[in-house]
Amino acid sequence: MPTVLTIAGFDPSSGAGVTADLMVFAAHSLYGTACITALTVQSTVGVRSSHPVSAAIVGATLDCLDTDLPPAGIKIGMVATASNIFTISRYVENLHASHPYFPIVLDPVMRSTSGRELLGPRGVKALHEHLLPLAGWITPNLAELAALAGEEVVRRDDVPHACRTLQGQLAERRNRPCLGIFATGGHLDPPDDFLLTPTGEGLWLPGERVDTRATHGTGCALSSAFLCRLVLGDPPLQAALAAKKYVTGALKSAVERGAGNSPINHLWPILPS
Ligand code: PXL
Repeated sequence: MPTVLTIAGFDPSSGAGVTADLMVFAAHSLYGTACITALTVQSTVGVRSSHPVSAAIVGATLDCLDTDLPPAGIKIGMVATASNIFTISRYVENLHASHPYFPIVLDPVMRSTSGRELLGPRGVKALHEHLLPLAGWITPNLAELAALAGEEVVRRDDVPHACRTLQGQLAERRNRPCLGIFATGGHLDPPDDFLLTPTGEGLWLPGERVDTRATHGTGCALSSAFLCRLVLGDPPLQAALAAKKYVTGALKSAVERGAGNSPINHLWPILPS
């Protein structure tokens, strides 16, 4: 059973963040470890506040885990601050030195569903400059794609264009294969996702609208499930389709709980409701 690491924030309601990622890893029969970058105070109703963990603690956690429980892949979610980004990129750079094709999926979390900023403008710039060149894949939603590509992304046709712009921007700054982009179109109608592979092939993956208010954590779960499938050896297209199927199953089987945006059912493959 390979080990996979999530570097992300803590959401006490377990819809998103490290506790949700650990459930996704368990649902894929992978052993999960976690490095917390921030504590958020939130329930299903929304985020009340966010408290970054110091870069020193993030660095010490990564160092401590790496020698004892080395990961076979890493999911990076909410990073919270530019200084955490610098620390995480130093860790990832060292990993790449020994494994050039190490699987890393970055979910460029910028805001909560309820609209609270989780990464400020300085953080977005640091993410673009320091982490994007090191990630194998990123899984932005439309707003995150727009912020990173520097283009408006509103309509369906904007998505492939912005993905190609972003991949092009990164091409010059990377000494490994091009950045793969799995853009999540949950706000499109139909809610299709767009995959741009490192070799430049683009294709739409059809999505299914599920009528539920249990949608908290869909972005985190898609990104983590995609990493799991890559670690398990799926080629990218197969991994993306399997991750979408996993999230659709988690939406369909979720029990609505709490007064707001309920968590999806992360554990459905092993604990059907
Ligand atoms: O869904 C984005 C997200 C990611 N990570 C953490 C969060 C949120 C949204 O609230 O709290 C920890």
